[in-house]
Amino acid sequence: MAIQRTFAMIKPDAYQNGKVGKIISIIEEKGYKIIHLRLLKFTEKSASQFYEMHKGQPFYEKLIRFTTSDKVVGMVLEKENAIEDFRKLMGSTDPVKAEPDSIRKLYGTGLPPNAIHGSDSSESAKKEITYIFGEFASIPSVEKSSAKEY
Ligand code: 3AN
Repeated sequence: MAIQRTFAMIKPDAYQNGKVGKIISIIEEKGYKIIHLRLLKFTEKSASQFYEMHKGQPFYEKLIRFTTSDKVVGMVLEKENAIEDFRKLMGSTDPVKAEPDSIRKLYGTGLPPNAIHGSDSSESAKKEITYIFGEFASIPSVEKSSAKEY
């Protein structure tokens, strides 16, 4: 299986509830390498750009209000099969239905406040990483790799 990068985001509910450290511990224990990390606050404009695919959904307005309600922690994570594995680690969208020991089961408090976001495909990962970090979407080749790129 190939090494991949995914975009992960600790959402405002988990930030407010003081679960950032606990969630990052799980992520590291599961073997993900944190390539980049940033604390940021979405504006209405940036949240609606980030979630543009959900425009028109009945929960869209609530999702934007929630996403802009406090800070989030954005991360670029790297691991073998990172995108699919991270979706499993997050658990189902609804924390009530999420699998035991998944991040959403442990720390999600409802919908939309389900603690964590993770890219659902390599296209989304590339788009989301580029949107939040401007770069870091692709894995540098061995020759090109340098401290500067991180
Ligand atoms: P996931 O994050 O599991 O890929 P999506 O992409 O369907 O789920 O939804 C994006 C976000 O929108 C979810 N993480 C959640 O915060 C919110 N959301 C999804 N479904 C609902 C719903 N039925 N009611 C309220 N919020 C929702």
